[in-house]
Amino acid sequence: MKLDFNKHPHRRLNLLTGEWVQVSPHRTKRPWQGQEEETAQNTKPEYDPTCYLCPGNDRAGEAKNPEYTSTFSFVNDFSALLPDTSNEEVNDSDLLIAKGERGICKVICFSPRHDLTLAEMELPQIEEVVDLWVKEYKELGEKEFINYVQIFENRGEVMGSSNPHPHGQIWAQETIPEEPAKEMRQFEAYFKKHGKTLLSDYLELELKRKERLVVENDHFAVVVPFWAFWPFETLLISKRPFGRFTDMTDEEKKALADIVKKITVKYDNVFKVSFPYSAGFHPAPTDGKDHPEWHFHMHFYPPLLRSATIKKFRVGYEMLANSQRDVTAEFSAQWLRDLPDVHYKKRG
Ligand code: H2U
Ligand code: ZN
Repeated sequence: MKLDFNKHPHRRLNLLTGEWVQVSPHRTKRPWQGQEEETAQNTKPEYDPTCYLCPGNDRAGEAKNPEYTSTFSFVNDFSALLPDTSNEEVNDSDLLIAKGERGICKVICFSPRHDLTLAEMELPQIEEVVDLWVKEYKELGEKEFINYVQIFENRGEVMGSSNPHPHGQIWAQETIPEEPAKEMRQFEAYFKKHGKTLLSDYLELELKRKERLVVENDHFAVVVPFWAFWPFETLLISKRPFGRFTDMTDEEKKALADIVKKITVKYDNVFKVSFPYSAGFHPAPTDGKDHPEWHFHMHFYPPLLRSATIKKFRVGYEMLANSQRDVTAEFSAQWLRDLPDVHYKKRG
């Protein structure tokens, strides 16, 4: 029997991790409609005197925020990683293995406005966020003991975000953490075999086939990757193969702001709610090596499934056996692609 992606249960290989995902497209025969629930509309104030991140306010610790008017970053008051700590390696009988880890955690506020999100911010303001990402990547990455700079955002209460004020985090550390480390192994193997970055060949295919393409501009494209796990997972890929934030031209930085706006607007339009997600960049490590294999990209992992209130849980089979999804990547891509490019709040 010939494998039909739209009918037959199958497994797809995640090229970035080397892990397989189980796809069960036949299950979508059960009712699966994106209901648009009337969830509470935005009633957040532009300034919240009780918010830890608003300009001029006291934070949870001793610090007080300046009256910032654009972006603002600071060392996390409750940092998970610390710069001045042991980096000793421990091996007790080959059974108890550990290593001290040095690092720095920061919080970055995207805007002084408490009520906005990346999707609702204007392009020039998102460009300032991009500039801050570049600056932090450079400054943190230049430190001798920092070999990876993980920039990310947890959006929305479902993702465990502690505060609605538009913000992200940076965890910069000594070791290349597990997710980018898996990618590095895959990138290296592909580059060795083909002499090109894995994602330049993959993107070329996606731009030709178009079935998983969501949105693009001159320098970036967003696809639902063939191996997506989360229902609305996307992968943002640079068209030019480069690895570092600091490799971007001014034009590419502007294009990055533009594509981030485009995809986040689409997300908000799915259920006409501020779409929750965890998203983050995978730039090249800052370990002083060249990394010609590395290809700059960003992941969006939204948890929502069928409606603004139904979340996909990674439980049961997925915890014990394998990642699994029902709708195909192609189905989700078309859904996202067909949504308007204008934010629902601006459409009246
Ligand atoms: P999340 O919303 O993604 O959880 O991030 C908020 C971070 O902000 C969190 O890591 C930090 C928390 O430690 N924070 C401060 O550093 N100072 C504060 O006054 C409040 C929150
Ligand atoms: Zn990645």
